[in-house]
Amino acid sequence: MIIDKAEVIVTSPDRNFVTLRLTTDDGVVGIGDATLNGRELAVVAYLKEHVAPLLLGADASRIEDMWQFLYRGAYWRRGPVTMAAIAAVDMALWDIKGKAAGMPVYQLLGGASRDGLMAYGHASGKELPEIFDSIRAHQEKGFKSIRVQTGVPGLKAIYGIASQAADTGDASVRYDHEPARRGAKPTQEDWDTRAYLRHIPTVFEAVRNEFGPELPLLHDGHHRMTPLQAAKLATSLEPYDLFWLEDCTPAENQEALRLVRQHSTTPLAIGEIFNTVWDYKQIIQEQLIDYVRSAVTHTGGISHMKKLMDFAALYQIKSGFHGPTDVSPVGMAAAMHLGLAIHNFGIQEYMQHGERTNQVFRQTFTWGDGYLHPGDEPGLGVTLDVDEAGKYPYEQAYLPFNRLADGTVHDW
Ligand code: CS2
Ligand code: MG
Repeated sequence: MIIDKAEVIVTSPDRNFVTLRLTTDDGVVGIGDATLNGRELAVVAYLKEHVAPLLLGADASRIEDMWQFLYRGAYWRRGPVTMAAIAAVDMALWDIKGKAAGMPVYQLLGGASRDGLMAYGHASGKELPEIFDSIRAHQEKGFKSIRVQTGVPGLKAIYGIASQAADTGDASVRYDHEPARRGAKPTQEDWDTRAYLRHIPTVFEAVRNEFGPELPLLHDGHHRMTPLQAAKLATSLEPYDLFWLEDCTPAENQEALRLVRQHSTTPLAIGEIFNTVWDYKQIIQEQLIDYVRSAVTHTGGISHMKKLMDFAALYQIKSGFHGPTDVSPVGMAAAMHLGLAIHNFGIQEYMQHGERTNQVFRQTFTWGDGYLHPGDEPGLGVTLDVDEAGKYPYEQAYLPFNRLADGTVHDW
């Protein structure tokens, strides 16, 4: 099982995706997701210039050794570009190993620990009627857990609001929760934390009054609050019994979560912008979070995420893997295989890709009655249709950024 071909395939059906495709000397193909939203071409260069040439002639069966070689051999540690590149290699090698063994990857990770993966979808709206409609639309799609994002009075454009109705089933209508806007420059959105803090509790009170106390509800703070503001929000949401409050404050300063934890019992999820276990070490050891948010794609792949989740398990912390449209179907499949196997699974984000994307990436996972399952195809269960991918060339796209009323740049 010697790697004799390494291709980096960039395609942009509904949005940009970067895929590493490895082929062995006996014709086995493995693929890995290397998509880093808004910085895709940086990972393409890292893979093409510094990784792919080192893979040729390597033994595809030596996954852990390859991971350590790419991580330690680079000398420079960590970071989203490096860890996305390593993740893609790792996923592709697990895909190859599964195909060679004739087993789905979750079986290689210890087998299933559950029958399916509880998933949550993205409901949103500028105001309550639209939010209620969006929640109902997601319930009709089978979701039993739902994230709620809302507009804020006085703000024109804000993270998390679908810029058009949820998926209409018409492939020509782009399922537009995708935050990255195609164009040569990022778009500017506005922000006002005090207005947001005043408004969010009123939204969840209305949602609970409309949908009852049982429906698991999630909310994403998207890194925009100070620790004290996050503590205020988490406390104000306690009556509405959220499944989690996500990214309530930027957590590079891991001890910032101590302040939030001291004030509130609202469960906390952190980590979609992290990329190694080291980013989590303090917040896990001090039990400052309840859910690990990383995507397999951004955190060194299946091998590293398994180690991270085994460490988190010591502190009764569960998974809540990142699953937006900018994690490709390959990254989603990897998350599902890992989530099925680990004991400390919590919930899986499932934002649902567009029709064009599903034509490029042929998938065998199943979705029904609120649960996902990766399927039992050998490997990851995803095939990249290279010809279909070739129909959609890369288009520059950036995530938005925020400015406050006085013009100060703020976390988006
Ligand atoms: C969001 C993401 O899904 C989420 O929780 O935080 O949609 C995030 O905005 C995008 O992945 C950024 O590329
Ligand atoms: Mg998020």
